[in-house]
Amino acid sequence: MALFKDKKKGFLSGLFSAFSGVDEDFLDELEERLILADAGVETAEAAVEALRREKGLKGAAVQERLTQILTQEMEQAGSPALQLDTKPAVIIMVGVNGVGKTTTIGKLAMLFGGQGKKVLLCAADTFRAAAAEQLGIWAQRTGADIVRHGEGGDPGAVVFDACAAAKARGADIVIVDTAGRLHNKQNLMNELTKLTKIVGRELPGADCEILLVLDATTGQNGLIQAQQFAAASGVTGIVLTKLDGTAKGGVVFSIARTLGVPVKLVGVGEGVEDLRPFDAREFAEAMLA
Ligand SMILES: Nc1nc2c(ncn2[C@@H]2O[C@H](COP(=O)(O)OP(=O)(O)O)[C@@H](O)[C@H]2O)c(=O)[nH]1
Ligand SMILES: [Mg+2]
Repeated sequence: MALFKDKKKGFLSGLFSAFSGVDEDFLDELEERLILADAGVETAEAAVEALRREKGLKGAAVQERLTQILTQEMEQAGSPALQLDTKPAVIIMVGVNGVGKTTTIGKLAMLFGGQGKKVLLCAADTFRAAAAEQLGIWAQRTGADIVRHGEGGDPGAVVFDACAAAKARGADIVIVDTAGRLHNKQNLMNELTKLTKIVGRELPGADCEILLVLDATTGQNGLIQAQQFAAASGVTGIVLTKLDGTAKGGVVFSIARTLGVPVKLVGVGEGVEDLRPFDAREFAEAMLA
């Protein structure tokens, strides 16, 4: 599993070789490492409490039990599977500037294109001309179609056109890029309500994932901001980017607990292949490896 790149070890690696089994020293070390890795105090305490009940566990059994506990922590927010069963299905990507929305769209276009799906990109970030250009480059690289308007245009109008184009051209997946200026809850909700209404009207019954993109390197700070709108705005999943740039992957736990929305995808680099479906069990194993 290449979640922790460049042979970087998981933040709990080596924990087991230093201790012979579950005792108070082990639990202290575990709690500290989880907190240092941005897992949050609540998760750290919950994991330690669950293990404290199993004193006497030794060796491989400790690792297996801890893997289970951490997996459950991550799974509490729901299934990580993308629900995109209709034709077309829609993904709307939201999040503040610089977190990796457009890059993730490029990676998804590559992934779905590789599965033989017809992908249509929608440049609803009309705030800067450069944003549509960046998306255009991804369309070229991945062979996806793109619908774009001029700078300063109405994002709703671009989404409307993309829906019409998706029907006319038989697209399988429409991926909508949005502006990163939606930094407050009200703006984001207004925009999302508007865009999802248009999708609902133009593509009735279509599956629609609203993915909130978070930068893992911002750790707990990014979370506080995300917490403001995740639950209220109908976000269906989290994309956690730049996991390769931090040794603090523990933020995944905080997301499950504080946002109550499942992590669905993780970004592990700038390259087009550097996107992974999120698998809690695999992630827990990588942390402990
Ligand atoms: N290391 C790393 N960089 C990433 C990842 N995802 C995006 N980036 C970089 O983050 C920067 C901002 O990305 P962009 O997609 O333009 O963000 P946007 O403003 O949300 O659309 C770019 O330099 C990307 O290459 C990732 O998973 N890992
Ligand atoms: Mg962008």
